[in-house]
Amino acid sequence: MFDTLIDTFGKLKRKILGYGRITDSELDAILKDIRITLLEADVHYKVAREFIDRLRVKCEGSALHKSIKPGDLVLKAVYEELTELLGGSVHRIAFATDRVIVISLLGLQGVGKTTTAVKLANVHKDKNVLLVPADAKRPAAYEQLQQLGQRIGVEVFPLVGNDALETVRRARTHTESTGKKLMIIDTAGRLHIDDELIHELQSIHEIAKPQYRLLVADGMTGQDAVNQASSFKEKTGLDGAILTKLDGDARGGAALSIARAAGVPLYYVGTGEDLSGLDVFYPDRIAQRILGMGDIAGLVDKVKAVEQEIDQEKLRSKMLEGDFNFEDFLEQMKMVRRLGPMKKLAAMIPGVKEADVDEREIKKVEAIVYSMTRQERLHPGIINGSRKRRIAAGSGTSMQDVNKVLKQFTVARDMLKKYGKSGMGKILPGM
Ligand SMILES: Nc1nc2c(ncn2[C@@H]2O[C@H](COP(=O)(O)OP(=O)(O)OP(=O)(O)O)[C@@H](O)[C@H]2O)c(=O)[nH]1
Ligand SMILES: [Mg+2]
Repeated sequence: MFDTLIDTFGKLKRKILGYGRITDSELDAILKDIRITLLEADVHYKVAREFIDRLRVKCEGSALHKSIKPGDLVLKAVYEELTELLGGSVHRIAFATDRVIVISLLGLQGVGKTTTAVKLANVHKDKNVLLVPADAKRPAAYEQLQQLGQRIGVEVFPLVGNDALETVRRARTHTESTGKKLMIIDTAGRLHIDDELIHELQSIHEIAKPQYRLLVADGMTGQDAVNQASSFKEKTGLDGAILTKLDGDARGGAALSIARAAGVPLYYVGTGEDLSGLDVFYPDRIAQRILGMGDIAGLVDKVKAVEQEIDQEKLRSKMLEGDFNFEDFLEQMKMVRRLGPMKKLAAMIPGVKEADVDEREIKKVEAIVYSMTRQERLHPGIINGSRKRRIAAGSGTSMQDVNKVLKQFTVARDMLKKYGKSGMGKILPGM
């Protein structure tokens, strides 16, 4: 899947990482290469242009830092934008234990609706699923579904008197009465989106009330698939899409454009004629695959670490200015908590024993700070008697506890300021 994209982006990536520094002209060249790559992959030109515009803003706005290479930053930006382009976060069917979820698969002729219906049923067999034939047009359609259903051991509702609507109506009642939790409707395809097809789909949806109207489109057809998504969305309503045949030599344009160009998120992709060839579409994983998995994961971690370092530096200078407040304190606590349990951390400081650290005491301080309003955290000076009473009640502590925290905070802040001014701030490790 996406072999061509992986290949071209691979070359591009090596070029980007090779730059020692990236000035405006290098960035222009990189963005131009990316644009060409996207267009060659049959991405809609408007989508490609928007992608480049967003990427440019992101690259120009990213904070440069001595310990990170500019190429790394650009590549990380490409990864994030690519993930967004592919739909951002993953879209999955939300099942329920107390009601039937209905999925209606629609799309043009031969795109893979029937195959996909069976693949979906196979993945979600545990939902006690029913497959429903709503294709009364093509004589062999019902038999096809029946045979495939039999292969995976899933019940296929019988076609009622060559009447798709009646079949769907009865199937709906059948799912309710047999405690099934998933019903998948396989609708008929047409060569074109015509009024008759739209009307039929609308009627089916009125009867079955599907929570998921999913377009099935052939991924090999590139922009045609995107256009189909736009048309169906307008005429029948759509909740998502499934692109099939991405195992072939599809250039990837449809997968890259459909979410943004048609506003239709991708739920699954079909990756083979075999009934196991269906993958949940994970935008971030696909972006990682396109850009080279190993590189991206490491890179994202590295940049995050540097960003934290920048935050720390800001915090340090605030402290030394005597400008430290309880909001900063919470921020600092969060950062420290990410590193591990407080006891273990404190024990790393020479002279402090693990047993000396009272985790409950720290929790108490946090509870007090969380009970303050944002204004109070930013300007501790405003905390008067009645505010203290409220904070104590809110955090389940006493006035005495609140006073103690405020006092300790003021002493610490003033000390930091004093020593900071005389240059001793530098000896405080990690603060
Ligand atoms: N390679 C590949 N072939 C697929 C995939 N999905 C479906 N096909 C093939 O595409 C052809 C058409 O699939 P169907 O499931 O019958 O398509 P349909 O949309 O139900 O067709 P109509 O009901 O006639 O509109 C079959 O030969 C499938 O095996 C896929 O993900 N990859
Ligand atoms: Mg079919």
